[in-house]
Amino acid sequence: MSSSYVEDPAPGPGSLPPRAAFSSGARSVSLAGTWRFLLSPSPAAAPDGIERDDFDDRGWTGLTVPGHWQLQGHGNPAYTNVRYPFPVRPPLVPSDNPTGDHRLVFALPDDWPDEPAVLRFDGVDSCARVWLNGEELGVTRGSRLPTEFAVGPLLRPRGNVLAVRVHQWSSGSYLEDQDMWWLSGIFRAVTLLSRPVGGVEDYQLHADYDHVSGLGTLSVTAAEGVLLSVPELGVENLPAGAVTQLAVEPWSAESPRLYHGEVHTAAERVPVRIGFRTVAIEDGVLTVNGRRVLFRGVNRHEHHPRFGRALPREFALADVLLMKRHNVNAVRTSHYPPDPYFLELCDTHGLWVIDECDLETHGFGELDWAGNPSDDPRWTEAYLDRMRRTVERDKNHPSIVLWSLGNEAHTGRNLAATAAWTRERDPSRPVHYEGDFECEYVDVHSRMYADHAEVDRIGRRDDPNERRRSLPFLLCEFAHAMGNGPGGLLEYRELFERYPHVQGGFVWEWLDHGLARHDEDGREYFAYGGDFGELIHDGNFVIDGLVHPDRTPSPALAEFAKVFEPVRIGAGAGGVQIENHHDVVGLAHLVFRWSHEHDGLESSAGSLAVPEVLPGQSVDVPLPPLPPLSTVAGEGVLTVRAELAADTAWASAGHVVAWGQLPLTTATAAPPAAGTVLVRDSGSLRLGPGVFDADTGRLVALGGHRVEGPRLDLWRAPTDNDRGSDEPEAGQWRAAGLHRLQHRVAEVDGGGSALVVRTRVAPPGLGFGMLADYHWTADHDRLRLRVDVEPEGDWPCTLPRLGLRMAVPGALGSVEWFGAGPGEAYADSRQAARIGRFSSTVDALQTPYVYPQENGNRADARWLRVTSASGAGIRIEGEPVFDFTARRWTSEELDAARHTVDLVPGELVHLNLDLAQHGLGTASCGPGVLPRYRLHAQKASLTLTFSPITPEGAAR
Ligand code: IPT
Repeated sequence: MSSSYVEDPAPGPGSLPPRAAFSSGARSVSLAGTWRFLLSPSPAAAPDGIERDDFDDRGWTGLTVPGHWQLQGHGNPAYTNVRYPFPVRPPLVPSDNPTGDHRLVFALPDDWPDEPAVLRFDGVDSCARVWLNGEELGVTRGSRLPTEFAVGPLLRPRGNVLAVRVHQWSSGSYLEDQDMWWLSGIFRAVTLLSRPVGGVEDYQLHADYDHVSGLGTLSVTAAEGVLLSVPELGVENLPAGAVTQLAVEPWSAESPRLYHGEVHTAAERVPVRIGFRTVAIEDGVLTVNGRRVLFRGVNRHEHHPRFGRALPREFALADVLLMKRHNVNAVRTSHYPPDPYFLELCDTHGLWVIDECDLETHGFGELDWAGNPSDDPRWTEAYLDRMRRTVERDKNHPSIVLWSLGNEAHTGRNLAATAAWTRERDPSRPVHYEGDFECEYVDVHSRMYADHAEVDRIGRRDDPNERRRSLPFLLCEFAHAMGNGPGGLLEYRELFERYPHVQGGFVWEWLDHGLARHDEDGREYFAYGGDFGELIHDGNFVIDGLVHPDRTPSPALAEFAKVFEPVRIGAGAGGVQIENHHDVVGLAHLVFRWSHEHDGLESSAGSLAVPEVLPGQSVDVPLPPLPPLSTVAGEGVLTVRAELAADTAWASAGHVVAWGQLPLTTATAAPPAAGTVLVRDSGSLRLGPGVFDADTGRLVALGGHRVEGPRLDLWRAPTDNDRGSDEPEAGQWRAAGLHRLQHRVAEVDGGGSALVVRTRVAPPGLGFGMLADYHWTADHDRLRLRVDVEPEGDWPCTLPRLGLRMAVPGALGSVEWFGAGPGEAYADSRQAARIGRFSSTVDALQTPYVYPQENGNRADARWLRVTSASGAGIRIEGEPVFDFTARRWTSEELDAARHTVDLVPGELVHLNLDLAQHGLGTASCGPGVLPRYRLHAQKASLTLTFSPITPEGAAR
């Protein structure tokens, strides 16, 4: 049988015109379940006659539909970012084209009506030929788009044979070069829908809102005879085409008011949910209901570590709840329309959505865009077809405020034609497409990964292009969340707040696309590109989300939540300043609670009366009653939290939406340890509770604990951003030998009450270095160390870190600190850390980045205790503060690891006690570390006091 349809660039033949996705009272049957399945290496090798009733599929295996065959033991997933994994000769694809034959025999329910019916596929990757009961229905293309076939007359009460031949590669693959796993199959729902004669074929709701009059304008476009009823609004049987005006509450992401109604005929009733809102561009600013909106957004792919893009509904809900709980207010559905259920959730819970068409031809960039389908008339119909299916399917969602033509497909006449069609079909939503750099056919100016300086320029409207200058601006992608990072979010927010037409952005991206696997010992880890033997792949570039593959939030999500909190709490004139950064709502839904802490322990708490504050406004409220500050010892902090006053659909009452801290009193520094005299005995030196090696001057024991004493350390296991493509800082660090520094002891001077160790720390083969002098003094139970460092020679690069590394026995597995926490914090990503007292374990301090790298830094510790189960251990105090990491492997082991399971706990706990670390930046894709967060070789000193903790003295 010919398979020429596979390479035809035209839309798949045989399907019905696209229409709105809805479910109604009409009967339907889900065809999800176990189907029969056979994978053949090519169309030519696939068996003939699979459509026939009598075809014998007993030799086939079972396959769960919806699902990808590569994730069910047939073939392998493969990951490429930009490059096509096949020769680029559009529309031709490899003849070795894995072909999955699917068969299902099904019966109709007994009460199945004798009416027309359609068979609906919500997503088949990438191309399928479909037969029912021996009759060919047609061909699907457009993997993330719906296809419907008319099947009424073909149906039998039982013994219906549905045969679907799915090809991994097709002409459509050229238009589906998104940065994600290549995964094939029938991965979204397959449904048989009865379509009653005289029913609702399709409808388009129009629900505008006039923010001046407070009136909504409601109508429905549909076939004659279709009516709309919204009992809550007193709307009954409004005929299609008729318009009514009513006083309504508007819909917004912050207040997602939906009115329930029905679109109906005598034969069918379709439940609908209506949200009134009007999107407009006024004076170059994008508004909804007359208000400027700020997108605090994320790019969301659909992914699950076991199911790939066959995402079960509970994970779509999990995504939305997590987003809402972390102050995400917008989603770009990168880079295809999501499963329709996700959009229902956005309507319900309130998220602004950019709905993006299933289109990307990025791989042509490797060929300087030669042959790019975007400008080739052979592909015009395919482009239009994809956009039609997007807009028609999703047009009734109030959450969608922009249509996006696709991603990274360069520019060309087909995109311009698609934009024109879209604008005409739905004038109520502006058109977005980043790749139209000149903004010739889009309504908003969009960029990806523009650095802060460029966003600032755009903010100042410093742009020679007049058209671009006049448009609202957004970052459809920014703050690449790969591995540890992004750094620099706060500075983006500042720009978003400075310029009205700079309307926020969408972090790249929501979720790491790791795939779950197990090592020989049965330990789970997440795989990335290259782990499945792909010849062409892009490694861990697919692991770049705010949440890990299992949807546990990464520290970056906490940072996002803090940076983009809709309420800002800080010090104000004589009290607490509360700023309302919501776009739409006041603060009535929040309660404010304060807590007064001394050295991290709460001493009093209460709630703060805050009057209503309109969006964009702020108020100063007096401090709560606190004890006279002179009477309290230690460091005093006032923490104020804004919490949900009542349960919402997405979080319970008490959920913290925003918080702020006001420092009240500072602690007086502890007196330095000094006074004891150095004692020499065979080969070692004793000073207070410390024992030192006499030759090297290195601390070897503290109290009863054997230690590998602190030494200068400049290295960190490079992050993905350190390894980034534009500014490969890690490459410079390695070239400078910072990962293999040698410590030369020049002098161990143990005269009197101090031990002074002079060293020079430098890389092999190179001339520059760092002088590091260690000054040790002690009293009976505390050892104080001051390290002075001074660079020598010409340092060619920044430093990953500047601090000390030591090791303590592995039994010291518990940690407690007073400082910033509870999560990790780095110089340019530390808004989420508050000052407090925190306890954890060494194991729990690790952030399990899928690709191991520097992680887990805790900032601004005033003191740190590492203790064993018995309570014995070591206390370290800063003067005034230090950063630390604690882990059961070295930085070198962390650097060498490629997956989490490569990290094997050793005998020791390795502590880094730092003065500073280099920032994180986003150089894995985008700008590097901002100048103020870069760490340079410099003269510096760090002072720490070490003391043993005995279980009895554990209270200290
Ligand atoms: C940009 C892509 O749009 C996105 O899909 C993803 O690949 C991201 O990069 C990096 O993770 S395109 C890039 C050339 C900036």
